[in-house]
Amino acid sequence: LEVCPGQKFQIAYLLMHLQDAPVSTNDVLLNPYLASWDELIKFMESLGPMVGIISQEIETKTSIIRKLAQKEEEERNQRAQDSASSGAYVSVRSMIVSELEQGLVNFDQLTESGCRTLLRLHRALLWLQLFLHNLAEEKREMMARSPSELCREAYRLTLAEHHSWWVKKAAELAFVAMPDRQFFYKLMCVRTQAEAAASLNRVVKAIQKVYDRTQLALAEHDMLALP
Ligand code: 1Q0
Repeated sequence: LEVCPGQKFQIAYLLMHLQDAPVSTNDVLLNPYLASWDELIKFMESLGPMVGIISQEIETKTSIIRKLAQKEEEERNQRAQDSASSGAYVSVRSMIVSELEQGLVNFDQLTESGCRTLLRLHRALLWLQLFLHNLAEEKREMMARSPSELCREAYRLTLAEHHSWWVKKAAELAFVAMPDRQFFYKLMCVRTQAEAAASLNRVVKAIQKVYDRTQLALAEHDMLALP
């Protein structure tokens, strides 16, 4: 994918970060994972203040994980003897193992662990994947639907089941702010649905790989319902 001149959000960068995330056979690197979200924040920011709460929410979630990683690194540097050991927040699996060892994950009540925070981003990623998948669809019935409708449908089928009544209401307001198809074409520097589909499908595939690996890691540790 090529970089589009004059735009903050770059789908090429989003794809690059997503493709950088998978590591070894079953793990996901946290830095590129979070960098993907940084890129999505840029997209949200180009939509104006209506969706400000959403970009703020993503920002909050990514900073929680980054701060935990920073704290852990400082502590590790102080213990000179294992300064050579690699960080706990390098990957999804290293974070899970380390936070369990440290007793940071609470299965009964809300604590701001990296694991429960990652789970929130992870659930949102499923929404994004479904939305982009449907946006890529070239069949006439799908193309007749606006991005705003596709966004709402995808939300109701995925993320909404994890959200409170108030958050659902806020989400409904955000869908109204979703721009039309032409906006998305411009954003990706394409002119036709076929070109858009080609770009979007690459992103969807990249998300799929990251999502599936994260899902498996969380499921293996019984972490799909962390409060
Ligand atoms: C126009 C955009 C539509 C977005 C649809 C999703 C709506 C979600 C609405 C949410 C409001 C957020 C308020 C707080 C929610 C939290 O309660 C919740 C749970 O956390 P906690 O700590 O209370 O247990 N937080 C979350 O679920 C986190 C994730 C929230 C939203 C994620 C939205 C992701 C947006 C991505 C960018 C869209 C990109 C399109 C890319 C186009 C590429 C060509």
